[in-house]
Amino acid sequence: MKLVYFLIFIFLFAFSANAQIVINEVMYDPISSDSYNEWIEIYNNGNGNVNLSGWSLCDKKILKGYINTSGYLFRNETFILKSSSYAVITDGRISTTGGTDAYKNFDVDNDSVALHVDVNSLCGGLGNTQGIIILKDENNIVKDSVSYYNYWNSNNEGKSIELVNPSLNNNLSLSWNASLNFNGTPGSKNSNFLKIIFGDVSGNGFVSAYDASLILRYGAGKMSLSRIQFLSGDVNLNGIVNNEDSSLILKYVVKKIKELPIL
Ligand SMILES: [Ca+2]
Ligand SMILES: [Ca+2]
Ligand SMILES: [Ca+2]
Ligand SMILES: [Ca+2]
Repeated sequence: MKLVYFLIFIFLFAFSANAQIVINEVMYDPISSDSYNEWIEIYNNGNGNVNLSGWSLCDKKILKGYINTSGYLFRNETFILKSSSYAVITDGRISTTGGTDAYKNFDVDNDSVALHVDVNSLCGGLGNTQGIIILKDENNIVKDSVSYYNYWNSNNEGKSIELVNPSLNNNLSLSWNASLNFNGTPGSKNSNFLKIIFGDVSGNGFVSAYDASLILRYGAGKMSLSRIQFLSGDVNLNGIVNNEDSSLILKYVVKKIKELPIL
């Protein structure tokens, strides 16, 4: 009997180990020319390596390395994005125009994977008011997408928008912040990173029925939630904290579900 439980555990673990690539930071409005200095950081939030060969950004093919504005290709290294690793995607180049100055003007982490698109802009140029970013795999399946707005970083030219935790829903304003410093954190951990224990509304470091009861009190208008309490409590990542979340937390407490957050 114990062996059966063990096998079920391995089975569930294998499923939860699915790789997950997340749009994690966006420099849509750099201080210098937008044409050569926009970039998008992606992060592997899963447990396994992901091969990005054949993937596309806004339906433009993603290629290895980066091309500077003189047309030279650098860091033509790998498509493999390891677990808990970052890649930075920059403008590409068509014939004699385009390329990127991002590696000249930003402190791009050397440990990140360098990638570019096979056109001379990211998603047709990342809008400074709003924009849509779509990442697809080699089978044209959408793996992540973000529809961002400039109020997410208070319309702050030169500061990126950073996802505060890669497990959050990155289509919600509350999940993002302006980078603490100008030029953001391309290829490395976001400056606004928040550690989140999903379900732990009380903030005492573990998840219990008490956390579920706080959500019910919040729903009844008897208490308010801070930002971190709200993000921790929204365990189904739908941007609302309500009795669905409290019942999921209770299921997690009695081990009917294995992992939070859950979609
Ligand atoms: Ca722009
Ligand atoms: Ca970053
Ligand atoms: Ca708690
Ligand atoms: Ca929710």
